[in-house]
Amino acid sequence: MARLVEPPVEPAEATLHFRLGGRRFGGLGDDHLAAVLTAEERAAFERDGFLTIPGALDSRDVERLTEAADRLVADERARHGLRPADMVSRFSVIRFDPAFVELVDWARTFPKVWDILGWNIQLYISHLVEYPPETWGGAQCRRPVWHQDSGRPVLELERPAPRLSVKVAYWLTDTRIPDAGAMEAVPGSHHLDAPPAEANDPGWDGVTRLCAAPGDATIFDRRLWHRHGRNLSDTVRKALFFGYSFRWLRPLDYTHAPPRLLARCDPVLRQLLGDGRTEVGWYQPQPADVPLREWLVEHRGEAALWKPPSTQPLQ
Ligand SMILES: O=C(O)CCC(=O)C(=O)O
Repeated sequence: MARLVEPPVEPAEATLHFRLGGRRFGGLGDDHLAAVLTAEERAAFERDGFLTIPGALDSRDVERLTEAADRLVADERARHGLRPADMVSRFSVIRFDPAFVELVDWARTFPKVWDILGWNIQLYISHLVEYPPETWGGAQCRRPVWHQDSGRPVLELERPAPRLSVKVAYWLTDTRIPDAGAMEAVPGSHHLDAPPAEANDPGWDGVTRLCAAPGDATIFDRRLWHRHGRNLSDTVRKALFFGYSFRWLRPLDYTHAPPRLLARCDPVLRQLLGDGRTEVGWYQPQPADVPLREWLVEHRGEAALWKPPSTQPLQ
């Protein structure tokens, strides 16, 4: 007999690829409060468009995340017929391993994100990039190209372009080794509409290589002109990029976070994974939509909340 009501179908993009077991995720605490953005960090971020956080991950974190990354990369290689020499770029990694979910509200980085973008935010991308040595002769997903982040907004926004989002890069391998794939950036270029003409000149000193130890993190403004560096070393470069944006933007790597995952997350993490409680709440957040705001008021006080650029009343 035909079913009168079809069972709800989980959208493909909401599939969870790991067992939840008894796990629960999320929870802000004192470690977060200890890592809020300092005045010096804010000044550096505003000036350069990026900020490096040494030791954002300790060696056990790096080990756990590297194992998770290696498992996911092996699956991706098998699924897409990629050779070890080929670059792997995988979005939406939070659906593939609990270790990645734990990074979303990471104590040593996330407080800096809320101090840069405020409380009306979400994760919009969780991205793994494995970049083997070019000498292995693999197909690179893309040649190093100077770019700003986010796709169409880069083209469609009127100028001057607003910040909209930031990314936190977690470096899992050592990019202090020369030419080991350290990301390159033009400090201060987040106010430019095009990369400086000299940026492709190898002799120009306006490019910074974000040389990082395993476990370091870099927060960068989406408008920063950046590109992945060449990897001419004999080591595979591994990095994770977690992007946060205002909640009124659509996420880039999911339409719905897996409902089974959301059910195991605390309210703030649910907010960060794109959940909302009211229909109007992406544009006009109600208290239930943005538990991060309530947590910050409770633990830091109303006066410490991020100040939006405008103070005009909302209608
Ligand atoms: O892989 C890199 O170093 C750069 C990544 C990047 O360009 C990005 O996440 O937008």
